[in-house]
Amino acid sequence: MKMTFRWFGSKDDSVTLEQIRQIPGSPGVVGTLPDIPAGELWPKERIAALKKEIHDAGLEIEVIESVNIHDSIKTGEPERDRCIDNYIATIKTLSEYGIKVICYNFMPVFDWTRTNLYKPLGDGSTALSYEQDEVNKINPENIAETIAKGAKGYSLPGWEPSRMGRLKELFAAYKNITEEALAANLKYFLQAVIPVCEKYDVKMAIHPDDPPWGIFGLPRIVKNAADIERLLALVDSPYNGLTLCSGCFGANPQNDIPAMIRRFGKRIHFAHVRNVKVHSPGNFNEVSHLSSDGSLDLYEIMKAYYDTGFTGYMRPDHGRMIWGEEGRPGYGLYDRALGIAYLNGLWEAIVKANRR
Ligand code: CS2
Ligand code: MN
Repeated sequence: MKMTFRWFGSKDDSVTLEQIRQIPGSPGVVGTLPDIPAGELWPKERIAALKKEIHDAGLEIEVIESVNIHDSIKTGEPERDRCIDNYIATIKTLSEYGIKVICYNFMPVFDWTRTNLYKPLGDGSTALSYEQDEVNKINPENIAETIAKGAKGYSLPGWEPSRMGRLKELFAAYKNITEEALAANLKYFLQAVIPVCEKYDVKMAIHPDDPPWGIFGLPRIVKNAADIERLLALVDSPYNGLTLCSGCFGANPQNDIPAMIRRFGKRIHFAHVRNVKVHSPGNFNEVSHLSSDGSLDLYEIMKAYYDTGFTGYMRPDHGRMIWGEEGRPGYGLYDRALGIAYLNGLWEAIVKANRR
């Protein structure tokens, strides 16, 4: 297991590389180029500069999260071939700079969605939360206007800015896209990129849909074990793999995370480990990583990774805002650093207990 920490780059992150360097174990960095719109080529100089900056700080980068997928690839429009060519060229360049895993998602229009970014948890901390009733009240096509009016809560750090001004157009494009059609379009994409990944030794790791159920009437195809089974079969290569996000799948209590890790172990290249507190179907909030704070058993999750011989990359995922920190919701320093220390502690104990 190789521990990592997500970083959005010096312009877009409140956390510095110097701070990451001081987290126990000096985790690897999971990087990105957040300003490059989906579908465009990642310039070599930008990748080189990102790697150099991270190296100069005494850290490694072997994982990218994310190289985003253009909507034409998801809807199967003709523009997809140009976008796929750019994706392939980007994979090749990333491999030249030592990147081993690319995390991506295949969610139509919206990346992860929450209804409150600052839910008070009662101890002075805040965390991201989701209430289905609140989502049901939103007219998604008006989200851009809601954001423009300054309404708090619906502009999410995960949402790609380049898509927010085009919501009406995007909803129209997805109107006739069923889950089957979306899966067929994912297959078309994977059939084009996976042979390149095999040649250049870069693994693709799809992130689940967050939350793991359909929202705003849009199709979603990475919600549970049955979906994973289908997507791994689309192209049956170890390079077509998963980011297993425990807190994301865990928002649906029917997803048994340790069982999913044991079942799909060999195809998991990137582990996002975090906890979540599920209150009732469709309603949850994020919590600290500690098992007793949420609905998931993090010991059982780490044990499942150990038992399957997991050698991939792992990171803590969204953290709470604690100790007065201000920053990107879900991506502050303190709670994620506590998360790493906890996950490393569980891992050390499991490794040593199994040596005896
Ligand atoms: C989220 C996502 O759970 C998570 O890690 O923060 O934004 C995730 O990074 C993307 O969906 C991956 O493409
Ligand atoms: Mn995640």
